[in-house]
Amino acid sequence: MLPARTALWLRLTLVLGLALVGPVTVGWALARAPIYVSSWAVRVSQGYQEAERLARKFGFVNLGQIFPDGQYFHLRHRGVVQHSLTPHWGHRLRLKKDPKVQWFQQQTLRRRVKRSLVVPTDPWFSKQWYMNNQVQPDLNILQVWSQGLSGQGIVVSVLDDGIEKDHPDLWANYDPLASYDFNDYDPDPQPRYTPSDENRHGTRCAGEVAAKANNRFCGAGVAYNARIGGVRMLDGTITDVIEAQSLSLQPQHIHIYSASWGPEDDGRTVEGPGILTREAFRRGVTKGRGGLGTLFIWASGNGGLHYDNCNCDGYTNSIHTLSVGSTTQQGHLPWYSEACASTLTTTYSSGVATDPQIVTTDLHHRCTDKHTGTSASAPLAAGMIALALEANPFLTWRDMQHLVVRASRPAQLQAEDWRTNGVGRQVSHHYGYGLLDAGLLVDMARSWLPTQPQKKCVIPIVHTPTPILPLMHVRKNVSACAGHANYIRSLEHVQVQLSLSYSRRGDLEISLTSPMGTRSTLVAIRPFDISGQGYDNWIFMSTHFWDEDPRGLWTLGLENKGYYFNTGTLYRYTLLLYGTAEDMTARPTGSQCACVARGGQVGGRGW
Ligand SMILES: *[C@@H]1O[C@H](CO)[C@@H](O)[C@H](O)[C@H]1NC(C)=O
Ligand SMILES: [Ca+2]
Ligand SMILES: [Ca+2]
Ligand SMILES: [Ca+2]
Ligand SMILES: [Ca+2]
Repeated sequence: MLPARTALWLRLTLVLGLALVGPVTVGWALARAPIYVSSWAVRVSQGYQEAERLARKFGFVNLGQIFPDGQYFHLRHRGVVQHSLTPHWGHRLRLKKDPKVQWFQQQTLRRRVKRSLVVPTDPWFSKQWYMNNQVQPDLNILQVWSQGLSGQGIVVSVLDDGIEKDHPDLWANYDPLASYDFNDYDPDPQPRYTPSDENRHGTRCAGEVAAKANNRFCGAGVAYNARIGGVRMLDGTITDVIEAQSLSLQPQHIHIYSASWGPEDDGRTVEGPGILTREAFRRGVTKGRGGLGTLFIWASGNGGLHYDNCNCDGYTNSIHTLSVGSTTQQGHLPWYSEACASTLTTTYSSGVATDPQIVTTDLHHRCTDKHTGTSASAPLAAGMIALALEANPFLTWRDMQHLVVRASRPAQLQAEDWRTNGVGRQVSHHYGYGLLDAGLLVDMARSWLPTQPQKKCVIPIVHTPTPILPLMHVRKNVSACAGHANYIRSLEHVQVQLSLSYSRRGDLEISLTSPMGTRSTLVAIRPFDISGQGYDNWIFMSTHFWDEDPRGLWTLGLENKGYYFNTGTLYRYTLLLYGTAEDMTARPTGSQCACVARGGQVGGRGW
């Protein structure tokens, strides 16, 4: 089954790849808001005497001439704030009025990057194709390292089957405070060793985030100076208590949790976190990291072979988790990849046997170049997010999602469903907003204006039983809570909560179309899901409407895509909108989206 399906994917992606060449070669606005500093360049006609007079008159310090010809002078003002988003209007006016001043310019910060890239010397770095500039575009991490960022001061914990804490590439960054063993209830998350090395997964994920660089061993982690912990929780009985405890370990100490697990990827399970785990997420985002919110980075799922849909997984589909999908080195869809509307972004991982895989630490103090699957993608994203957090530690959990939306791009990723949403961003159910770019993420993180508090607008739409027709649309004109404190102008997440019965659940395709015309598939057909249980208050989530204006007509689509005689009843349909009253598309250049619709300069790397 695997080879047949793989071949199909390859054929599909090859055809689609050609079709996508056009829209992929778009320009990206890389402009950022200027930051004014307290110094001016001034050109005066009569040289030094005149510059001195100006300095005395307006309270500047004359730092001397800029060129030896004595026309341009460098003046600094002590009374002006060091960094400001606006020019100093008073000085501007005074200099403008002075007849002896021929020209002047308040100086702005110019961030310059040393052209010489910081390239780790680790022996296996040459095999780390997803970040060593071999592939274009890669995750653009070298550029961030060259700015001096490496995850210093950031704490990441990998929730998995343990971590080999004495591994030569991990011990220096290992953080016991970010670690615990909930399988044996002790502080030591060392993996349990078995002949088949089944508990190597956590150690591999940890190395992707924070393997030490420049130590003549293995490769380098994305955030190679971050502190790394491991929670051993997958090697034993898993309960709601154990999940909740793992996700709320040291929430004031750990900044980022990386998790690559969830309900079975068998294509017929519909399951989410229990009461305690939902509470752990809620506490994490409201109280964790001093109230800025814990960052939960989540793998989208490995159920591609079973046509699974990650919107049937309540962990990855939670608004509180930042879900990460995978693409291969060639930008193809990996065979294990699951599509769904809640995926936000994508990083590289493995593909077919001939595709290169991920290089990382392995059990028994070894190194591997064989790490695979969606669970290899989430830790790469966690590492990139650690770099962004080092650049700006004040980002909230929602700021980070906004930034990831803006720092992801379709690049060369191939899928049949790329669409442009209502604010001009391309989005796909396979990849979310596309391949995450660490350079962009960090650049935008530095100048990000904080997002206003989250608003939630709940709109009950169906509450009396209605028969489900073979093709049915439920339309509702929505004001998005206009006139109330929870009015939403710019969307973030959108949820649809449904209770319905259906003779064969997997045959029912459900979609949601926004007033701006963006159609998002909430669940596609799942041929293996023959359940007659329907959906019991299940919450579907889509990130595809991000920044859209939610006012107007929303359309829920229900379509029987399978067995002709399927029947069902829709009992309840509630639309839940999240976002803010701010018009996010009106933000000044540099902090707004780098949308296709807004054009701008083509980036220097020529994607
Ligand atoms: C939705 O309702 C508003 C206010 O009543 C109205 O102005 C608008 O035209 C309606 N839109 C649609 C698509 O019916
Ligand atoms: Ca232990
Ligand atoms: Ca190393
Ligand atoms: Ca799944
Ligand atoms: Ca999520």
